[in-house]
This record gives sequence, C-alpha cells and structure tokens, in this order.
Amino acid sequence: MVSSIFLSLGSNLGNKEQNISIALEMIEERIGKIISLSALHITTPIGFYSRNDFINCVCEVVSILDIRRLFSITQDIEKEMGRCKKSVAGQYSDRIIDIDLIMAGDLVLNTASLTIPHPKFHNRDFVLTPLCEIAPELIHPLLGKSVRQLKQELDQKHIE
Ligand code: PH2
Ligand code: MG
Ligand code: MG
Repeated sequence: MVSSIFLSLGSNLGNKEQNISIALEMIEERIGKIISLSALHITTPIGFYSRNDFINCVCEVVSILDIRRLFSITQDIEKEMGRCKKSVAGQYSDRIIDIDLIMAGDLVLNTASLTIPHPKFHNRDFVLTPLCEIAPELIHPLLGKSVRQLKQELDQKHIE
C-alpha cells in the first residue's frame, strides 16, 4: 500500500544545512519520493540547554514501505550520518541529525520503540510551524484537530 508520511528533521551540529540536505537525499533514495518540503527554520533548542541552534524542517514522503521498516531506515540514516548518543542520562543532546516520524495518515501506533502520531509534536513549534506550511489541513487522528488549529492553540499558550 502506498502511504504518505510526514517526517521532521533537525540538526544542531556541524554544517546543519548540509546535514539536512544529505538526510533528505537518503530519504528519497531509500524511503520514497518527497512530495512536499517546508522551509528550513532556525530554532532555539527546546527541552535542553545548548548554545547550538537547530535547523528544522518537515517533509512529506510517499512510500510503499511498512512503517516499522521505514522507521528502521530512518534510524540507519541517523547512524550512518554519525549520530552516536541519542540522549545523555535521559536528556536530549546536540545531534548531527534527528529524523522523527510525525504522522502517517490515520495510523495510530504504540509500541516500545515507535509511537505514531509522534506523542509530542502537537506541543512543538519547531514541528508545527514547518508542518503548517505544507499541510495545514492535516488532521491529528487522536486529537481530531487540524495542524493549523494545533499551531494556533500552541501560539495562544505562548502568549498567555
Ligand atoms: N528536538 C528535540 C528536542 N528539542 N529543539 C529544537 N529547536 N529542534 C529540535 O529538533 C529538537 C529540540 C528532540 O528530538
Ligand atoms: Mg526528535
Ligand atoms: Mg528522534
């Protein structure tokens, strides 16, 4: 079955733009065609302290792969690009590349290694802002709200 998957990419180490573009190339080679890509956004690290800002973006990829296979390929790409430690003492840390599965249509999945939709994305401006550029009408299958609504709600929280 062909499905459309939204991926979030982030890099805050090395040549960040180049890291993102290499990851996008590997995604196209190994996963499927990228049919939509947001702008690259410079964002401050959320959830941990670092002096290294991120570049974040979101893409939509069309793939025939099973979601678990797709996830293992994104993990392989991260490793091949040199990502070593995923977190230090349960804390986020700087990384060459991070590729997260955000949504895959109406799919809801909860396993030890993979949760879809991504359990935190609706609270993350660094995902919602680029996602809103390419898929504002996309509906979160658990929250029943569009990406545009989720972004408005998050913006509102930041104002209050
Ligand atoms: N990723 C995280 C935690 N914090 N902050 C920004 N700005 N961008 C990210 O991609 C990011 C983050 C966990 O993966
Ligand atoms: Mg992440
Ligand atoms: Mg990740």
